[in-house]
Amino acid sequence: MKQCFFAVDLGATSGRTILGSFTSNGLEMKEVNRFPNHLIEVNGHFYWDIYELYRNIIEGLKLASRKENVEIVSIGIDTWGVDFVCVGKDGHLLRQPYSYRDPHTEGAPEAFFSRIPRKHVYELTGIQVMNFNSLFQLDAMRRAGDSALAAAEKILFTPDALSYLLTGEMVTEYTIATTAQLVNASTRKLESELLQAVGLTESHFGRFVYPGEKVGELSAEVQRMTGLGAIPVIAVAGHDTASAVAAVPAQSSHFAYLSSGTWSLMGIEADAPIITPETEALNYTNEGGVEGTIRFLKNICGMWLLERCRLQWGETSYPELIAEANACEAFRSLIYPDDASFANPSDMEQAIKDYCKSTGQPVPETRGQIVRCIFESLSLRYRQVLDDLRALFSRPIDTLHVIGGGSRNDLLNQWTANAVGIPVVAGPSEATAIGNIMLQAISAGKAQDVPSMRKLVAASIPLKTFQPQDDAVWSEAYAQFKRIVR
Ligand code: LFR
Repeated sequence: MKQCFFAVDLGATSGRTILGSFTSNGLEMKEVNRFPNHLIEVNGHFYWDIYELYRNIIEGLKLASRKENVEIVSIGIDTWGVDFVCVGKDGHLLRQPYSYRDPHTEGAPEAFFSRIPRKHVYELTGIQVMNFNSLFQLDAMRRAGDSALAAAEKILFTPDALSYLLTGEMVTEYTIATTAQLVNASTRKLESELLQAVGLTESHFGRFVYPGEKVGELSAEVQRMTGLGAIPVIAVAGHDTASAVAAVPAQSSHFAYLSSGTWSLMGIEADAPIITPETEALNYTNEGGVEGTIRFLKNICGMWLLERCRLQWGETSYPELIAEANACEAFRSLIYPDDASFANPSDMEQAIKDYCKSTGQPVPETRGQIVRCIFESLSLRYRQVLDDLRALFSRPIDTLHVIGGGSRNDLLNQWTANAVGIPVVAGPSEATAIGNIMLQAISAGKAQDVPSMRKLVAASIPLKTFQPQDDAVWSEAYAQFKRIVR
């Protein structure tokens, strides 16, 4: 029997389950099922369908249980961050969870800071201020008299909620709780002052666990549905970005990473939080990583820009769009990817055109021009963030590791290398699932620690290196980018 780890990896636009095992050739990964994830708009609000995600996980487990010669050692779940479900005193979920793209958090940080100063909140948590942080979602719900929150006995973040549906056990996993902005960066525990400010106490959360700890075992009901036994569910790094960063195939500590998916998360791995007036002013975050590390990073609006356009364009393949972009004029128009107008527009293509028009640039007309504008602008924004990282962190940075689905895009990898001026090492594209499996393997005693696993990933997954080119052209483009940023 082949011993396998079952990883559930859920992103904002799609989810997948994967079986991972260790062979003499290193890490072997096999996708079991893949499914879309949608924002569901009802009466002016945006929700996730947590039951549909659960159903797809059950489907994946059923398929895995029917595979010959496969023994599932454990299960781990990672998802996007900040969203949560409320659970009532009878253990039932209290309506579908809000999506972090819901407009109910507009202005929520400012409202919160009128009671507790921004500086104090940042000093406690080290977390970048973004409207959708769970702290502000909870406060917005509290102010609105939200019925689910009012009746909540427990609050469970998405990966913990899904583990609960599988096992009946409630935990609060550390990495997902840090990105919520509810954890004290020094004590690495829930911060009661912040909980109190949103009307909660620690008793509203499940048992606090760190990556690698066991949540529980598949419930009798799930065992019956899937044909599996009492398999343990492990709290991996429940935040997808934490799982992805664990799988960066770095060989030295002189690297930055770019976890490229719906978001582009760009940062470095630090041993301790970096909380200074400068990091606060530039709004950099200190999220909890595996084995005590800190993910010091910045959220950059990533493939969301293109994913949203693609929804409007119908069936288009990435290679087709990339080829169209490559054939267009360079640096015709640029956008600032993190402009608020791109957060959740009803028409992304129009939002990009409007941005170009209002900044006095040629308006992109063709699909290729739009895609080129997105890729060039992202590359230049990466340069800007890398410059910040260098200024905020003393360790040299000589390689940029691009991981996640976006690392399959050779054109963007090359432009990123050109913009940042250091080599880009691309891959693995399934970093998040790999990180998830790594933590399960460590928990099962089948792997030693993250550094040894990183070596194994580097040895078993093919990586591509992109050397910077056309320095003068990209320096000029960067100056152009800085002029248009409004
Ligand atoms: C990436 C990610 C980011 C988080 C964003 C919203 O999938 O988890 O780290 O800031 O989604 O939750």
